[in-house]
Amino acid sequence: MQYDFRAIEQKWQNYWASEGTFRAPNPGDPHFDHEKPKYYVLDMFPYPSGVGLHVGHPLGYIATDIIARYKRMQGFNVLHPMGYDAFGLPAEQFAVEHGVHPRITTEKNIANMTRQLKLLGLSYDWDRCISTTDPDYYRWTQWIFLQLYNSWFDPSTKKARPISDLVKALEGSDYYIDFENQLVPAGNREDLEALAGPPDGFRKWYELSPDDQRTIIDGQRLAFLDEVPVNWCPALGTVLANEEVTNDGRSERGNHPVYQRPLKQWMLRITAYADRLESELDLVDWPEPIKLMQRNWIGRSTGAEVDFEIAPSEQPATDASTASDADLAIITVFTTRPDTLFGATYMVLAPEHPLVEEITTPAQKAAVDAYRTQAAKKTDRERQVEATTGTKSGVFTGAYAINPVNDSRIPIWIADYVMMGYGTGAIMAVPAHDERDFAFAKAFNLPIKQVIALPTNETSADHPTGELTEAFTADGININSANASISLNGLTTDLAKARITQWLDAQGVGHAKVQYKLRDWLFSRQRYWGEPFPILHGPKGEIVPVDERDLPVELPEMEDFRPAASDDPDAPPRPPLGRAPESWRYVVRDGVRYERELNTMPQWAGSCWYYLRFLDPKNSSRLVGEVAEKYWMLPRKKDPQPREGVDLYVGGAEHAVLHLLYSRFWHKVLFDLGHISTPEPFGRLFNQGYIQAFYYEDARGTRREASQIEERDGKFFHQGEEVNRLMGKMGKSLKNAIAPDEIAAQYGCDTLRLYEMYLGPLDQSKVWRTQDIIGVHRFLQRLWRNFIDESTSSLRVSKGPAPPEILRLLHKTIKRVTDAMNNLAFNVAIAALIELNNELVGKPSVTRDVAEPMILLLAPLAPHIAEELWRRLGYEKSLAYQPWPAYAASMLESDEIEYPVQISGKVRGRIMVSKEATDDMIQSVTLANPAIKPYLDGKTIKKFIVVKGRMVNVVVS
Ligand code: ANZ
Repeated sequence: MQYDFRAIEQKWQNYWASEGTFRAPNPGDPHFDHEKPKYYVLDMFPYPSGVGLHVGHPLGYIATDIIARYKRMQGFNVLHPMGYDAFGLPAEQFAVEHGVHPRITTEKNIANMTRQLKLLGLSYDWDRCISTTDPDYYRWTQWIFLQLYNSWFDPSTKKARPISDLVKALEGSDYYIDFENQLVPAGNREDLEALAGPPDGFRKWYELSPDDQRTIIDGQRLAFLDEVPVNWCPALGTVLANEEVTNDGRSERGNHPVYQRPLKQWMLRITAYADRLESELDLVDWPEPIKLMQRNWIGRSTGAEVDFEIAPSEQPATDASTASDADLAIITVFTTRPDTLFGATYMVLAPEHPLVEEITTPAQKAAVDAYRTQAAKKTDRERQVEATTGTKSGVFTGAYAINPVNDSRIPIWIADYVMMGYGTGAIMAVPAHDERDFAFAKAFNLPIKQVIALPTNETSADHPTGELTEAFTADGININSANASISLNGLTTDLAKARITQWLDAQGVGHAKVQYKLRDWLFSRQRYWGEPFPILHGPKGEIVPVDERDLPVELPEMEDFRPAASDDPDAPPRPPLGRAPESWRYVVRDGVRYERELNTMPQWAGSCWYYLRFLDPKNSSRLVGEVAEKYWMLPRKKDPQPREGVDLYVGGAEHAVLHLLYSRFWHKVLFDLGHISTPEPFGRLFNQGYIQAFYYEDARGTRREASQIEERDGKFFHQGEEVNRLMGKMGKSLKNAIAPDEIAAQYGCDTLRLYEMYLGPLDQSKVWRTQDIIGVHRFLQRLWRNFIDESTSSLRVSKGPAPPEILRLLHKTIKRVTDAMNNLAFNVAIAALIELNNELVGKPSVTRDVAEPMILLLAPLAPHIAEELWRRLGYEKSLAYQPWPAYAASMLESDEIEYPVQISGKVRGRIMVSKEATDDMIQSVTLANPAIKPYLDGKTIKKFIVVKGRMVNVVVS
């Protein structure tokens, strides 16, 4: 009988399903084994799209499946779940376009994708499958939102705490409230009272009206309503995140215009966690590039805030009641280079800065207003792009400020290269040392004053202190930086920064400051297909959270769930839930009619915590039970490398910042509040590469379906028209997707699994070539023939023992495959098995002592054929929990030996040679080694010494 992969794969997939082979019991469940260590291996769960999977998607899923199977055989309790991230814009738009309810579309897509995943023989515990759209799931997403709403971030402990603690502290007068409604800790109370009572404008809690008290509490919550400038896309009828807007200010999806406008939205205070999100990256084993992306996204900058007084207007006051100096406004700037303060020759405010109106002189008013209107039309993203590409624009306000270090009057401008959302929305401009300020000063003829130079021993004709031709942005030594009470001259940049910050502090005009790029998370969407907020709005604008017992707030049934799209940028947002039946929209409590929040949560919400629900998916009283959470998330003390959280999380690098940052944030809040026991969710992260494939474009750049291309004489044609062949990431947009279904039907999924893994290292992108699949398919056919006599269908396995050279090769293979598994180097594991298999071809039979371990080594990679052969070897039970083969170190003896190569006393590389090699042979291998060659090129070899069995020593001159 030939290798009948269709029958074999069907048979084993049915067996695994009916036996529940991959069901992972929780502590307390029947069959749970306390003795075993745990291993939680997780895929980034997919969005169930209408077109289903292509062969690029399973790359990561096959890898995690191999690991899950390998770890089971190593004696771990393995948790390997799968689910669907099913809310979101695409599901809703697909539904809108096809006129079907999103729930129906989503269910259909999930069913199709589950079928595709099962086709690949992936060993998920399907009993734990969840979808973010299940009311039983989003009930807990809403519950987490309530936790956020009911908490505040205590800066003294750097932790989230129940808001009720804050109320108690306020009632106990532990805080003053300053004039900006900020809390001033009571620790400072004595200082304040030593100054004969708190400063004007500081209030005590009991002095506030209930409304003011509520405003203050609401202003501290981790979930809060705020009027913020948002990216409003009228055509889609929704607000978009910055990442969903292109560089030229249009929506990523659909390419519609996007406008910046203020809108009242739910926000999550992720900025409170900026510090911990950055520093606690040290707790996790993640690829360095991803950590770096998170650090850049959080964007910690250290510097100073400096206060500039606004200069009194130039005309002498004619009226005795003119404001005194003390009443003049102050502009606070954030700078990372306080050492350049003596070189600040003008200031710039963001056009939206609240002081602009106040300081603009009548003569400049018209120009300033016109500029502000213009700037309001641009999105932040457009402004940032312009700021770095050089088009500089701005307007003088007519007002001046006083530079606190030298009392010089410097003009105040507005310009859109300064963003309101960063720092204080105002800068001191130092054109000599900042590129953007330099370009601006040149464009508007503003003074440029150099205050940093190269150290004198490096000064040269290249860096004269005469006129600068470009900004000198490097660190150096201060010049021209002294007043009567401080001199920075001669100090290096780091010292000068420290010294001036101290001075500013002492003068009461500045202080050290840490600033983050990270913004609070805009959490409202004007969509239907998302989690409703568990929030009610009262008739007086009061906000009342839905009682936990009343969760979930289910999405109402609606016929028309389309967003209210419009061409008019000023049209008010009308979320689809505004059209929900009144019975849903209004809730009466104690005779008061409340309206439900009509926005929904963004797609990121559901994916923030799904890995926790997998631990205990059916729990109806908690988001995750305590015992299950501790068992799967905490390492055991005796683990060799204890690491908290998911043991291995595999997914695409495109989720580096959003999903991975948002879920770390939620996790930390839940951790602070005592609901879970680890500070980080994902102990180890791995990013798989992409599958690439050829795609085709005609002369007009229109992409053509890759499956319809004909090749003739090295040229490519689509319906007769010649097209160009290019290479890119497989997917719908390049029209080069290949469905796994076709491949599995033609060659079997064991072949598909092997092919995807054999393409190259997991973290790299690689090119798909369907015609190459036959290679790994032949390997499985040959393997089958080594074990099964195709003419008689009988086993070709004999008792043994195997000849010593085969046994040696087997043990070498066990070591290679084991090492490769530990390093996720599955291509190496497959190569080792191919080698062993080739050795067996043509032998009269395979001995059992080789056959059994070989099948077990193959099992994680090609599980169906391995199960079939295992059964034919006489075993009743699945091999899924068979112990992983061990190798004997004594069997690894090889006839090769490794020599370290020293060149003039330093080890520069290593060579492998046969134990019998002569000195001449060793010399020629050494000279040809690519790692060593560069050290010898152009050198004369004076001595070449071989210390037999130990090392090679080369002396060169
Ligand atoms: C004076 C100065 C002199 C600056 C100098 C730089 C070099 P990062 O590292 O990104 O934090 N800045 C501050 N707030 C801004 C805003 N809202 N919009 C645009 N630019 C802003 O950069 C901080 C620096 O960016 C600050 O330091 C400020 O310019 C500018 F030789 O202040 B600097």
